[in-house]
Amino acid sequence: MATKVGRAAAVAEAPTSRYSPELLLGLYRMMVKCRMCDEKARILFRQGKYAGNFYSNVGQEAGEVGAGYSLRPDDWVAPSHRDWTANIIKGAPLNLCFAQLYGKADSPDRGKSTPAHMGYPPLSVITPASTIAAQLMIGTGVAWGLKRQGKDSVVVAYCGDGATSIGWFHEALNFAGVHRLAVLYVVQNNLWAESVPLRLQTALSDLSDRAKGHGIAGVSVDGNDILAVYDAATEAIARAREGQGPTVLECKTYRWYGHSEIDPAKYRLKEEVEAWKKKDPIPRFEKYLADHKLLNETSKKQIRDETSHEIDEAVEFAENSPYPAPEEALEHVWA
Ligand SMILES: Cc1ncc(C[n+]2csc(CCOP(=O)(O)OP(=O)(O)O)c2C)c(N)n1
Ligand SMILES: [Mg+2]
Repeated sequence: MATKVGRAAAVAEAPTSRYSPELLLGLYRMMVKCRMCDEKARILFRQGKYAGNFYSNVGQEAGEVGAGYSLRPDDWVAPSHRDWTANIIKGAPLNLCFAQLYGKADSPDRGKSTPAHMGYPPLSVITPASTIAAQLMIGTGVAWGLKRQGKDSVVVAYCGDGATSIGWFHEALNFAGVHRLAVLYVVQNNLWAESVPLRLQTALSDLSDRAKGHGIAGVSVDGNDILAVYDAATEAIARAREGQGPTVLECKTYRWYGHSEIDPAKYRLKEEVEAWKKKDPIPRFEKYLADHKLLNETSKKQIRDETSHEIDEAVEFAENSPYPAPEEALEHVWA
C-alpha cells in the first residue's frame, strides 16, 4: 500500500556512520560528472556540433544519481528523453555517450536514434522511445521477463511528472502491481511538462499517491537531497529484489533550462527558476561533505579537473569517430 516517508531533511540529519566515505564521495563525484557532462552536451549542441536536440537534466541530478547509483550490472534501466546521464551512472563509457550525441559509428546504436535517446545493451540500459511513458511499459515487460526467468535483477524506470497523466503509466503500474514485479518507477517531478505546469496536470500534491490506485508502494522525497533519494531507492530496490513488488518514488525537483535546447522556456517566471537554483543539489551535498570533513576546496577542484579532462577526451573521441555508412541504415534494426 502507498506509504509516505518524510525524508526532506536527510542531508542535514544523516549520521555519517550510516554511509561509508567511499559511498558519499562516489555519489558526489557522480553528481558532478552528470552535471558537467550535461552542461558540455548543451554547449556542443549550441555550437552546432551535433544535430537533433538535447533534453538537459541539470538540476535533477540528485534524483538521477540517487536512484541509479546502487544498481548492479545485471539490473536494468529504462530511461526517458531526459535521462542521457542514466547511461553514465550505469557505467557506460563516456566516449560512447558522447559518440551517441554525435550520431557516430561508435555510438551504441551506430547513429540510429536521436542524440539523447541513448541505451547501452551491455549494461542493460534500454533505448528510450520518443513516446512519453513508453519506457515504463517496456521496463515493466522486462521486469516480467526477469520474474519468469527466476532472476533477482530489478528495473529502474525513470519518467517525468507529465508522464504520470498518461494511460501507459497506469497500465504499467497496474500490471507490475498484479504480478509483484521488481520495478522502481522514479518520477522526476520537475513541475513542468514542456509548457504545462503541474497544477494543470493533476489535482494531486504528491505524485506517489498515483501508486495507491494500483495497490503498490509510493514514496515522495525531496528530489534535491541525494541521501533522501538514495535511502528511499535502496530500500525500494531491496524490497523489489526480495519479491515484494514495485514502488513509485517521486523526486520533487526542477529542471533549470528549457524543455529542450530549442525551448527558451518563456512560460516560467524568472523568480521561480532563481529560487530553485538556490536549492541546487550539488552545493547542498558539498556542505554536508565539508561538515563531515570529506571535502575541501582542493579536493573539490581536483574532482572537477579530473572530470573535465575525462570529458575533453570523450568529446575528442566522438569528433574523431566516423559517421556510419549510409548503406548501414537498414542493418542492426532487428535481432
Ligand atoms: C505521447 C506523447 N505525447 C507528447 C509528446 C511530446 N512531449 C515530449 S516530452 C513532453 C513533456 C514530458 O513532460 P514530463 O513527463 O514532465 O517530463 P520532463 O520533460 O519534464 O522531464 C511532451 C509533451 C510525446 N513525446 N509523446
Ligand atoms: Mg516534467
